[in-house]
Formats: sequence, C-alpha cells, structure tokens
Amino acid sequence: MSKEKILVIGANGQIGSVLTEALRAAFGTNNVIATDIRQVDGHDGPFELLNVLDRQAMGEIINRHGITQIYHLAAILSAKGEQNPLQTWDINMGGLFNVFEVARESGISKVFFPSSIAVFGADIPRQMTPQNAILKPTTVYGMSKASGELWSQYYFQKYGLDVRSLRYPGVIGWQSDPGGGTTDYAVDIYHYAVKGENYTCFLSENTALPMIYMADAIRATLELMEAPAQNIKERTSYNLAGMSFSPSEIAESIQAHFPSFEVSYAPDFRQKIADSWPESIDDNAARNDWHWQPNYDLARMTNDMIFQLQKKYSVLI
Ligand code: AKB
Repeated sequence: MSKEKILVIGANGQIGSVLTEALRAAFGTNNVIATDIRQVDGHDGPFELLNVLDRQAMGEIINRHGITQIYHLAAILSAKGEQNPLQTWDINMGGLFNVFEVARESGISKVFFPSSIAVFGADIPRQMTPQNAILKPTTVYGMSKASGELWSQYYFQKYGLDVRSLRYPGVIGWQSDPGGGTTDYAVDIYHYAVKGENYTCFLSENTALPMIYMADAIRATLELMEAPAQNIKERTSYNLAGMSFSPSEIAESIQAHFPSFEVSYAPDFRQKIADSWPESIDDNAARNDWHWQPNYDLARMTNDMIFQLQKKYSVLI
C-alpha cells in the first residue's frame, strides 16, 4: 500500500488529466485526489472542486485527505495569457504562492511545478538552448514560469521544500485537448488529418519548436519525482527535450499515412511568440542527473497518434 497521498491541481487539463491516470496506476486510485476549478465527467477516483486562488480551501483539502505530495498543473498558457496579462499573472503566481505556502505549512514532502520553454526569449542560442541560458521571456506566461522557477529554488533553499520542476516543450497527446498554447497546432493537426479534413496552421511552415510526446512527458515527470533528492541538482527547473520539428515536417510525417492531407499556413499573433522560443533544447542536465531519455521521435509519435485517434473517433462515430 502506498504511503503517499497525492493532490493533483488542474487535473482536467491537457497534462493533468493524463498525469492523474498515471499517478493512480502507480499509487492506487484512492491515493490520488484530482482537483480542478470545473467538474468534468470521467474521473474514476476521488475528485474535489478547487479554485487555485482559494488558499483556505486548498489547505482544507490537503488536511482532510492527509496529502503528502502536490502536482500543481493549473496555469494560463502562452497564447491565452496574452489576452489578459494581469489576470494571467494573478492566476499563475497567486496559485503558485498558495501551493508553496500551504505545502510549507502542512509539511508536504514534494511539490511538482511545471515550467516551460516559454521562459526563454531574446539573447539565447535558439538551437540546443542550454540549461543555463539567460531568461528573458516575452509573454506573461513565460514571465510567470521564469519567476516560478526562482520561487521554487527559494522555497527549497529557505524552507527545505522539495520542489521539482521541468521546462516542458509543447506536449502532444491523443488523450486530451490542449488549451491556449502556442504549440497547440501540433495536436490539432492530427485530429484534422484523422477526420479526413485539411488543416490551416497558425504558425509559418518553417517555425521549428521543441516538442514531446505525452507518454514521454508523463514518464519524465514521474521519473523526476521518484529520483533521489541528492540527484536533483537543478532547483529552478530542468530543460526537457523530446524532439523538434516545424509545421511542414509534421505535415510530411502525417502525409506518409494520408497522402492527400493538405496543410496551408496563416500565421497569426502566435507566430511572434513562437519566434521568441528555442528551436531545440539541450537537456543534458536531466540526462546526467536522473537519466532522462526520450522514447519517441516524430515518426514514432505520428504512428501512435494516428492509431489512437482512429480508435477514438471510430468509437465516437
Ligand atoms: C504553450 O504553448 O503555451 C505551452 C508551453 C510550451 O508551455 N504548450
């Protein structure tokens, strides 16, 4: 029987929903309490409504369930965040401070805080961006993640709170829909292809970005959290890489399955955000410290995405 009781905040989101299932498989269904600001059907385990800005309610849930670890996934992403910068800052930073303060007061053993490649901006090498490149984010989402990384380190150094963090690239999965990100096109494009529709991409054809398949992103998260504390040398956040590709490259990999699939390009405001981000990431620190190794490249991911989405849509139709 697991001694851990885990709280997932933002459990209905793109990563949160898949992570909750993986944690339930590893720790037992009743040892993982899913929370989100809205109720959705389909949670086969304990679920509580929680607004991340309500510190008192968060503390009450943590005490009532005897929570020992927190995975804090709730945040407004890069593209959506630009529509209301001050509100994005309030939600992303306010939520994080509540998690850190409640965790400190309740004697939580570990906290997971997701950062992002959005922490990078001007004056970095865009290819194989190093772990310690300068952080000059251009979006409010990126600013909140860069600040969150420093606060993670602060709570570790000042209070001994074992906060661990990954800089996720764009995450691509068939299980859940992304919401409000600049990398969302790389999920949407598969849905259009499998449904037999052509796709109009909101980024230009040669905009390469770092990406990762959901299976790898979830495994990285669990491996980081299970690694011995002395192996965690980066107390801000770890660069994490899976693969890198441009819209035309993902289109080509899909056309290997559906030769008549066509993609056109109509870049919008998200192009500027993508242009400020790395094209690829150097994740050697993660590989050295806790033996990170991705399993999926673009071709393997495309095979699995198409296979899984075909199954999903044939059930729905
Ligand atoms: C986004 O596009 O905002 C996210 C991210 C890279 O953090 N997917």
